[in-house]
Amino acid sequence: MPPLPRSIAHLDMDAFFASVELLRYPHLRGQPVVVGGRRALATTAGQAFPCLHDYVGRGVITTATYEARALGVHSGMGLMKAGQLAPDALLLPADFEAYRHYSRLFKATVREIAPHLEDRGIDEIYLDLTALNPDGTPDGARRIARQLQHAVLEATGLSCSVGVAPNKLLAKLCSDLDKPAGITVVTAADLPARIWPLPARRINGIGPKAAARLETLGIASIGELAAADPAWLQEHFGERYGIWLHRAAHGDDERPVVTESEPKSVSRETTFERDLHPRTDKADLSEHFTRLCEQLAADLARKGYLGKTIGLKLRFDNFHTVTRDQTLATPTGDAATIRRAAGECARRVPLDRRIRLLGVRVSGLVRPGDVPPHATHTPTQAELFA
Ligand code: TTP
Ligand code: MG
Ligand code: MG
Repeated sequence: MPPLPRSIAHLDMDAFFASVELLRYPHLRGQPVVVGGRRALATTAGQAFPCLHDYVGRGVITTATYEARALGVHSGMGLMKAGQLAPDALLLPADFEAYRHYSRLFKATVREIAPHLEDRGIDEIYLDLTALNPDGTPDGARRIARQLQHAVLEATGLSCSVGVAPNKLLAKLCSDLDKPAGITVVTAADLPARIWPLPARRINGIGPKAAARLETLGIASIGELAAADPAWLQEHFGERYGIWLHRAAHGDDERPVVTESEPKSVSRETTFERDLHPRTDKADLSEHFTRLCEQLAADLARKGYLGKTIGLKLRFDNFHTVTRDQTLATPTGDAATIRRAAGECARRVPLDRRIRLLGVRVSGLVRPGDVPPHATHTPTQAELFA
């Protein structure tokens, strides 16, 4: 029997920074409000908040309320340009401390209900709801999504939107389809009717450049991308990104939801029964070394990781400990490759004493297929606001 489809959710807060500001200034609800610029502006006489038309400078909008978006302003737009579209919109300075506070609060609230949580930045998370929705029904998914929205609203006063789908790629796309305060659930069967009509740029990993390129090639919708010949896509976008585009359009994404308790590294070490001398016990040492690397490779495979940095640890008979590491060009899970890299590390250590302990570590862990190859890297909000 094929495995049951997963139930993966993406939860994203609605107009996050602006919504946090409205908690402070509830009387501004319903008005066009934008957040941007750190400096306090001079306010027009009698007004508590400056309007966009008063703004002079090079600041940009971090976000806007939905009322302001209706006037055509959006994240990333220059404040002066926004001032032409929405001159009466109120401009509030950003308060990152407050946003971080509410970010922690909503995540802690969600975690109580759905502990299998991946933090994706200041206002969004992925959740693996499979265990909470064992039958995988859309109704079950919708019920949990409503429960999450309700709990977040109770705890923070803020609204969020949730997408639930068989994987992260589709869940992320769905959380954005019915904002604000929306719930969108799709199954694989919904793909042609609900996903394929959408513009290709809705896929997270198809940035403005790739979208423009697709457009010049006559591909506007996700459906058109799905219908394109994968070999032809590879010709135009390179081997790896081409195939990634093809798979993405078919709603194909195996990436797991990675919780925070994920390891930073995987390692194995062994203390010898008797201290081994690098010269006289060379064969013995080499055998231990190889076995350790094989065990480590098996650990990595079991946990589903590859790693880029290979580290070696040696403790001598006088308990002096040294470590060396080497970073490879590409992540590996291969025992022989790990052994070779760790062996090269050993060559950088003066080996003139007996060895008591030998350890090998792999860090810089990635999940195979975790990032769309060659896709332009869009910084996550976590990176922007770290
Ligand atoms: P988003 O989730 O992209 O946007 P949002 O929460 O404001 O609105 P939506 O309802 O569409 O989700 O980003 C979260 C926060 O990150 C946003 O409130 C402000 C900040 N941000 C920036 O500072 N600059 C940007 O360009 C973007 C996109 C977001
Ligand atoms: Mg958001
Ligand atoms: Mg977001």
